Amino acid sequence: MSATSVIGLQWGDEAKGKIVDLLSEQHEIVVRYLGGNNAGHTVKFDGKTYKLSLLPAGVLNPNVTSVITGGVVINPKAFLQEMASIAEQNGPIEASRLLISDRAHVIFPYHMQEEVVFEQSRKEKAIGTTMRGIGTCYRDKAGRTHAIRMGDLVRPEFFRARLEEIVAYKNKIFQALDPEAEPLDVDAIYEEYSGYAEQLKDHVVDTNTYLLNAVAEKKKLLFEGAQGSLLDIDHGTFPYVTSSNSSGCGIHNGSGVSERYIDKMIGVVKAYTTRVGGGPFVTELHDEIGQRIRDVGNEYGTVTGRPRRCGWFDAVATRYGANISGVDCIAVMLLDVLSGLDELKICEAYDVNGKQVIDFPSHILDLEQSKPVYRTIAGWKEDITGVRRMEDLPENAIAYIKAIEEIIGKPVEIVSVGPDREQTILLK
Ligand code: 2SA
Ligand code: MG
Repeated sequence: MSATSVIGLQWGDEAKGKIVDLLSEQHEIVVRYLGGNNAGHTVKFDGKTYKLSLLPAGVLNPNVTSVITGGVVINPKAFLQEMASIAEQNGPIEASRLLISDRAHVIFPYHMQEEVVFEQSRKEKAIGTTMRGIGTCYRDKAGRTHAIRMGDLVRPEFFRARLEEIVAYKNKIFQALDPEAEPLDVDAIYEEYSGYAEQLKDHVVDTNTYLLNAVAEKKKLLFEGAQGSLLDIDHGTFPYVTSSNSSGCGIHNGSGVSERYIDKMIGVVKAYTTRVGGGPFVTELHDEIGQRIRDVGNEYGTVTGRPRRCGWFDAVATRYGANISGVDCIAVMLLDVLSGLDELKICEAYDVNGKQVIDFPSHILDLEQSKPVYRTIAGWKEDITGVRRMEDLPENAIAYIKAIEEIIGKPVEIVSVGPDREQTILLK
């Protein structure tokens, strides 16, 4: 096998980082192709916990080259801080082992400021973003005229001219919104960002060419998804989505490498469902079971610390995520979190105004009207965190996995029963 991808099939936080970390041993290049420091991956091994946001999980493996492609948006300050903290835990990361695309767009302080204005204006309908300037940076990218890429940042004169033009425009907007607003200081921003450019310039390359050459040379590539398929800007629960293609659809546009070169696409799912931020969530639990899942699963945002909304496994949404992303198989994560519950429910259809549907509705109003239709499966009491083979799982846990497999229509090849690398059941 040469190229593999790992994609979240729900609303993010499916524990993709653990699968990427496990697979990185068998790969030479790990590629992050979308999103920014809104993502949060927690990886645990040898008793250490690593918190990653913008850096690919492959960075923890010294034999791997990590690539951040043009589909990613980069906050250089956050990036440098993250690099420093990982270097402190795991040793320095040489420039040749961490490549950043010159096409990646740069997040500036005004992106965060604009996001506050947009989010506050939506009041109770706020998207519930991570406030990292992700959506506003992608908005400037799509708008073209007010965007700066990493390749611009490392060309001082070009960067200065672009920044002057953009800051003059942004100041007009901020002043119109609030005449008292302190104008942005172009010199200060230039100074600060030139410093970041100096520290990052050795990492900045044309990653499209690098990756396409790597494909031609049959190097082993691993594509690491961020967020999840249902947060995809085009195919997710719009407008409660992130601003990039976070389903499998994002691999090609985010990295320049076509999916036709990927031999295996692995869809990662949690054994239940979570979402953080606003938007419809058909199987959400507002009762003590939801709270129990949150406590046992430690369901709090890695980036923002926000409590995640928790609910039963939504197979309607996840099946759609699996199909949109075109995955070959499934990894079921955090199965151990469900141990001890008397019974478990899997949502296998929605009731939309009296009509049962199994296809995920495309409009937010239909999703808001949808009621879950559940299949009930008996729970198990045993602690499964020490189990390493499928046949050693309690009968009901096997039945639960089989039900997921049947409804989604893809084989389950990995089951995770704890955060550590070791706590993994491989079925193939
Ligand atoms: P944004 O900031 O513009 O991308 O937010 C838009 C929506 O996308 C959701 N989103 C996420 N959902 C789950 N996990 C994410 N990463 C962090 C984590 C989140 C955190 O790993 O826990 O710490 O809060 C992530 N990033 C973006 C977001 O909640 C909005 O619904
Ligand atoms: Mg996360």
